[in-house]
Amino acid sequence: MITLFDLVFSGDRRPSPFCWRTKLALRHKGLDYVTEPVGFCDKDKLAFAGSTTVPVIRDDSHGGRAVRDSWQIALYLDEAYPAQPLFASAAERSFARFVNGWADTTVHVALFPLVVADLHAQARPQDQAYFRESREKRLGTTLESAQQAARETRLPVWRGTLEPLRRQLAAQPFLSGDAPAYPDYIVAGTFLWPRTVSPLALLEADDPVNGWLDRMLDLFDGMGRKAPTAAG
Ligand SMILES: N[C@@H](CCC(=O)N[C@@H](CS)C(=O)NCC(=O)O)C(=O)O
Repeated sequence: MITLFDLVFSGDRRPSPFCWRTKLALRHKGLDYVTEPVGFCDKDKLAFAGSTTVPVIRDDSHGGRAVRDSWQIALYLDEAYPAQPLFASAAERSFARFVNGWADTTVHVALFPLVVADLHAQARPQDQAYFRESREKRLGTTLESAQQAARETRLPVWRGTLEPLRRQLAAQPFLSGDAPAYPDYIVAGTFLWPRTVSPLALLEADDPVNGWLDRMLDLFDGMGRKAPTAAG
């Protein structure tokens, strides 16, 4: 059995985009797993893996092997469990690594300030001070000012970062082709992150990304759609 150490907010919300990548990858491969909720102030639970971030997995079927970082976990899952590969070729793995870098360095950077105060509001009470201090240091201002400023001027910038996805979706139903694969899970994680904490409409109603997101939320018995949202 695999244990996934998964970021938890209040009301058992699970916002981490990186943990969503792993959850979708585990379901893609048909692997059973349980989650161990980890709040920002529960880092001692990750010490066994030498990590200060989630996701981390512990694989008890492989001697309790610990793997940290969502990308490393994806590689490990294909190595340890070759059936239903996340990456059927070196080219697929290479494309996925590009999408991983695009999401982390461009898409998330534009999205984060738009929902940062909402994230804080939904963090567990015991984690809020840590979240505020660490994120305000990163943003150089208060969470509330960063979010307000971003919503006034940066929504089009965030939507613009999705243009490569729209171009793919003009040609095919999923980022990865006719069927979803790890690149889709990466970007689905990006959307599940704000979905759990914020009522903000991130996309315009006629954005073709909406149709793709609906398909992603339906996957694996609607696991993304069923997850607790900002509304409850
Ligand atoms: N590159 C890492 C990023 C992981 C990461 O930043 N996770 C966040 C949660 S979304 C975290 O654990 N943060 C801990 C903290 O801010 O103290 C991955 O892909 O797993």
